[in-house]
Amino acid sequence: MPEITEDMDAVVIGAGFAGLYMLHRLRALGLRCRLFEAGEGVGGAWYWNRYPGARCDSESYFYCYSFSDEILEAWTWSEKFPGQPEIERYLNFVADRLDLRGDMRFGQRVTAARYDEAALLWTVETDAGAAVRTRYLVTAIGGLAPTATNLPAIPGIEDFEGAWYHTGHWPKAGVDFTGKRVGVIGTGSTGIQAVPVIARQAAELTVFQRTPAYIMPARNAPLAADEVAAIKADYPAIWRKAKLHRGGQPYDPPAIAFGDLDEAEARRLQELYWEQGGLRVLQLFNDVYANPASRAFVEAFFRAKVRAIVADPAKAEILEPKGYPLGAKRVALDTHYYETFNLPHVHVVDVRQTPITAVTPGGLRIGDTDHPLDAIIFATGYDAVTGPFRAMDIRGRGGVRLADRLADGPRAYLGMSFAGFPNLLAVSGPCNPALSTNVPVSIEHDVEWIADAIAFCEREGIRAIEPTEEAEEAWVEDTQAKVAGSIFEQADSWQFGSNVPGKPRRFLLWLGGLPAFREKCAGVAADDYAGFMLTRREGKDR
Ligand code: N01
Repeated sequence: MPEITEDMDAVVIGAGFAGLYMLHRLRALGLRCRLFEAGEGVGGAWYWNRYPGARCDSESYFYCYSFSDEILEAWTWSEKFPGQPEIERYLNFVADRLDLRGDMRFGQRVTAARYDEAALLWTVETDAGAAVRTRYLVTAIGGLAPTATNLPAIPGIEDFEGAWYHTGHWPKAGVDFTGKRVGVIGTGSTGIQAVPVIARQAAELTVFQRTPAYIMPARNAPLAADEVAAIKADYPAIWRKAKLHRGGQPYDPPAIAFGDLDEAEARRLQELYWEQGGLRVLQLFNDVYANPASRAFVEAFFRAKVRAIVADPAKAEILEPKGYPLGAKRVALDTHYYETFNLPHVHVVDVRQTPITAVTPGGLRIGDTDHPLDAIIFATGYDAVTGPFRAMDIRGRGGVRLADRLADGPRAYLGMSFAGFPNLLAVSGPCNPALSTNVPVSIEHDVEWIADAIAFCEREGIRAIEPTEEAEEAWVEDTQAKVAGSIFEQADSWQFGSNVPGKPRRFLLWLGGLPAFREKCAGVAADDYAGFMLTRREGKDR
């Protein structure tokens, strides 16, 4: 056992949206807290994802905390869709406002945590030699984390003579691609944001695309002073609406179905929404995912847009979304992605028919063709949700490893707690809705629920709270039941874990929607934490 360096009441892992607010709430309970963060600053996903073009595709006015009127009033977003630097500045601003830094330790990655059943305490270890004893351990590590990037096992990478990068831990100093021949692998939300920006520098840019995404224009713009004032005045109503929306967004659900409009009117509205930008074009019909005719109409619109924008028919043919239904993978927002392929130095290569065979010292080999490159960018996503947990050596009762528990697929009760791991609580853990929603709204829910659970334990003299195997299993089954028959089943995606070779195809997110999740979690708390075993001083009370 390592020598204990500190005794705490609560340890939080991660300094992103989740970790900052969790630390704030735990301190408000009077607990002695320590937060560890691997990065050198706050930001979490928004610290690591500083690749060119990194931007949020939720609107800034609701991609933020709602819990503090003071912060809502004091902070002003400059753009409709905030870029990574602005979100990182915002989180730094929040950390300062809440005076959190004194309890935070940066540049320390949590590598292991062991539960001592006799003492009912965790020992949390970092790669900098800290070993902190604590009653509560709260993970705020996110589901798409730098510890669990998806780097395809393409042979030859170690012999590549150029430079290579994964978008999920981009160099802080930035990368200058001027005069370089650059290859981008991956055309999910990330690759789509990065390509137009890198194309402005690179001498040649080749995009290696396996699956063409459905993409709609963000039409990002600065926020005018009067828009900001109107938003700030309307915040109480905005948050009320967001909390009632299944995706945590302050939008009204679409009211009309496909057959309610004649075709000419439907087309007119689609054109209007496309020009307005953002998600609206997906929200014309309320039956777009459930009604094949509705979906086919919208899919055809997306394809026609690609053909209208991309001048070269051969490139357009590759870029047109096809092979899976709209909505089965995340739809992306872009800024001039398709237009970028009209530049003579930007190319697209279909690697579905002929996959990437090797990285050579001088570039990438696709079938028999060599593509010379000075830099390769992997925009290939993540071993999502379970990956970040499996990257740490967390051992619960009986020395059971959480990594082993999660090897066959996602497991957690309410997406926030694990059978066999007392007092280990997870903000946005496996089987949680967060990554299918506007994430900060989900995070606030989880943080508040966890803080309340810990307050309950403190108040009632409960030393350990842990879900039963039965409660966890029922939640796991419900998670899989919720996705059954949905559009998600019709494609491979990170949400299913099927983007990572060898990972079990099990849905990672709870799809019941935020209002139902809120209700479920509130019901459990009101029922004295039904589904949890509560341990008082000696032995189990139930
Ligand atoms: O990752 P992805 P991402 N050979 O897994 C391809 C969030 N996000 O980083 O589809 C060739 O979606 C892969 O191809 P395929 C958001 O939740 C949020 O883009 O598997 N290609 C795919 O094209 C998002 O969903 C924001 O066939 C390979 C790409 O790499 C999540 O992050 C902004 C390959 C990976 O796409 C992940 O997005 C950006 C191989 N061997 C991201 N392996 C916000 O706005 C993989 N690919 C908040």
